[in-house]
Amino acid sequence: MRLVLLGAPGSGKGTQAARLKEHLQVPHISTGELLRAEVAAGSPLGRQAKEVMDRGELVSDEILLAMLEERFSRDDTRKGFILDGYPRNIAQANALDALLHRLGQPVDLAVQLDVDTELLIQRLAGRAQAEGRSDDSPDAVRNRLRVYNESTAPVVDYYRGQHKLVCVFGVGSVDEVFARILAAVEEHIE
Ligand code: B4P
Repeated sequence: MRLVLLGAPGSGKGTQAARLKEHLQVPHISTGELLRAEVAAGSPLGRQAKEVMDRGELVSDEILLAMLEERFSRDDTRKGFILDGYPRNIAQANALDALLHRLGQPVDLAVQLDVDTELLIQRLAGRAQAEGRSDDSPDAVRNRLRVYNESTAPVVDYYRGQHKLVCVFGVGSVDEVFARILAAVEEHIE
């Protein structure tokens, strides 16, 4: 199963991807996590990315694609994957299609988690308190939501156009949302 998880910041992509990874026994590839690992390692790329992430902007498409190509060069993605946080704009969606086409592993399904803006802001404020992630500050969150609406929302239509989109209501407990995702995925496979 090759899944892409779409949704605004705070919609639960990372949370649900961790669950799906256990259930489907395929790797979870989070571009946010890959970037945060570079930041934590203090690499030149990480230093460059941190500034952009803290402002709530998107890191450059070139950096992201290089990172993704490196990740997909590993054997474990052959049995499938859950991609979380990528693509975030149409250029990234095209780049992903080209990469996966070369690998002979096209996306099976894109799952969009639908959560209203007020709740997104509440969740991210909660995480800011609990984890202190520097891009969860109110200014960065405002910017991330703007970037999502301007650049990432069109990616939903991109997958709809390919007849690969399912929309899942992302409000409720983590277990409830997970059950909805599984039902949607199973319905699509049949
Ligand atoms: P990400 O790490 O992808 O951050 P995110 O959009 O906030 O999603 P995340 O997975 O962390 O949050 P989730 O919804 O699970 O990206 C961070 C930054 O990296 C971006 O802003 C950008 O700068 C850069 N970046 C990443 N990918 C990029 C790309 N492709 N191109 C360019 N730049 C890129 O969870 C949020 C909170 O909600 C959590 O606290 C969670 O506990 C809570 N929650 C989840 N589900 C819940 C539920 N059902 N009920 C209550 N709370 C819930």
